[in-house]
Amino acid sequence: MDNKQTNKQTNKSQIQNHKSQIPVCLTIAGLDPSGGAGIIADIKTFTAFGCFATAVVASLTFQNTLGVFGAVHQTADSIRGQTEPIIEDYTIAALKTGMLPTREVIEETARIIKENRLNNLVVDPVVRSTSGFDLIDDAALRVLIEQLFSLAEIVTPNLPEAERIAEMKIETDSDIKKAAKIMHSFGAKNVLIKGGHFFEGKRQKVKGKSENRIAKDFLFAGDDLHVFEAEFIETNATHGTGCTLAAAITANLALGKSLIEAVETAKNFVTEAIRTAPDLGRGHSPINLL
Ligand code: PXL
Repeated sequence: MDNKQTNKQTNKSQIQNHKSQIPVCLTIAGLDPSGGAGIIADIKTFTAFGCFATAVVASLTFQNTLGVFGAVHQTADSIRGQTEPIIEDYTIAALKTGMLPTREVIEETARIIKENRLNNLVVDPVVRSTSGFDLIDDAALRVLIEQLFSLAEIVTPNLPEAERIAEMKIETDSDIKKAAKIMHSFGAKNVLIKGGHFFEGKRQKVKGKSENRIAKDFLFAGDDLHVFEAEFIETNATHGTGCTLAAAITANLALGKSLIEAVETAKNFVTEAIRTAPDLGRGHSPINLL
């Protein structure tokens, strides 16, 4: 055997090893064709963590950094039609759901997850775009809570989403705890509430230097509370942060990390992505997922 052939064989077996080891992640979410949020953010995030990305479109939205101008939603048939060939062929290491706009889409997604016993599900209960466009109606949100929360490893609402789900105002640390309890009672095992403008135990916009401020996320893992703190970066570049955080948690669960490690790694990834955002468009710029 000459050297060339040996090298060739080594390379081939390395590639084969690599192939068998790459975890496959799936996202079932909305497509934001401007690339900031939804499926495109999820695919980039899965890829950034070395996972193989697969994606099912639940809604085709019309948007850019300035706003969401409309959407065409998928049907139960097209959700199943897209998903089945993927899960019959690949082993899905972890998956996330994002914008699931209608009762029909939510129910079919839940059925598929149950039938195929898909594990490591991250549910990002997407309610409204940063620009204020409703991405799900109230009736469908109640179905999402009923059908998907109990299947999830973790549910990742931001403050306005937590308020809509728990049907209460959140102003203080103790409100956050109360909202998490309500979400536990809806079947969510672990709940990550993304704090955003939440400082010194209160929801407030504190004026002054951004270095003095801390962005807090609250993870209620069963009965344990873990608070993740990061520098609060004053910026307009926030488009896709929620999708990216949930996708990064999904990727890290797929890689075999514990939930706490997965959340911590995901949070650091989002903070860096905001810090190095490319300043694209005339509205809320996408963040940097490279
Ligand atoms: O960030 C929420 C979100 C999720 N998914 C899609 C979106 C948005 C916000 O615009 O468009 C497809």
